[in-house]
Amino acid sequence: MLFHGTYRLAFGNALKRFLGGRYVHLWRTVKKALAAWIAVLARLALEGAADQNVRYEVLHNFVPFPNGEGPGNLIQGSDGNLYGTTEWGGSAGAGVIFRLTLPLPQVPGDCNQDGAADLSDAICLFGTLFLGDPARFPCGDGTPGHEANRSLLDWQPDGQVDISDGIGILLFPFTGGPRHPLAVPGQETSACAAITGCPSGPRCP
Ligand SMILES: [Ca+2]
Repeated sequence: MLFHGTYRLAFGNALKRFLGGRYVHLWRTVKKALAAWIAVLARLALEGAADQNVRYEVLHNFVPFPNGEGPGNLIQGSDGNLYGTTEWGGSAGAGVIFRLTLPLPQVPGDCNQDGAADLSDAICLFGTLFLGDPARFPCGDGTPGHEANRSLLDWQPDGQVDISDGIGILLFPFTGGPRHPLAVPGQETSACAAITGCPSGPRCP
């Protein structure tokens, strides 16, 4: 037993001498690797959490005629929507250029596009409806009947943009009247909501 114990002690000392600085270097390397893996796992966890907020939606199914087949690369236009081309289809069979309209964030009710819903939006709404100034509403084709403008400005949701919506915008801050149907509770005049057919609002990401 004494011999065995002496052997173990000698072996241990020899191993320590052999490892020496290598042990310190090895431990630092292991620590760096562990830190790198922890960072990777943390990033993956964060990305996973972010992905839970991403909503995937089929915007369009292409068929040969009339809207094309074999859609190619997409690019995002300055209006925030996606544009691309198809290889086949269209009136001449040579493909088409298409646009996919994305739901982009806007402050509900923000007629004058200053990033907030307030008195000035009521003035904008009345001006566009009755004076032609501004000449158009901010979304879609600019008309009050366009679905995107109805989503943005139909404060009192009766399916059309009219004088009642301007009154609704006017009264909301003072009387606590009905909020915009897409408004975020507690942040009705400043928070963004996704609205299809509108450009991205000036203060929305
Ligand atoms: Ca505004």
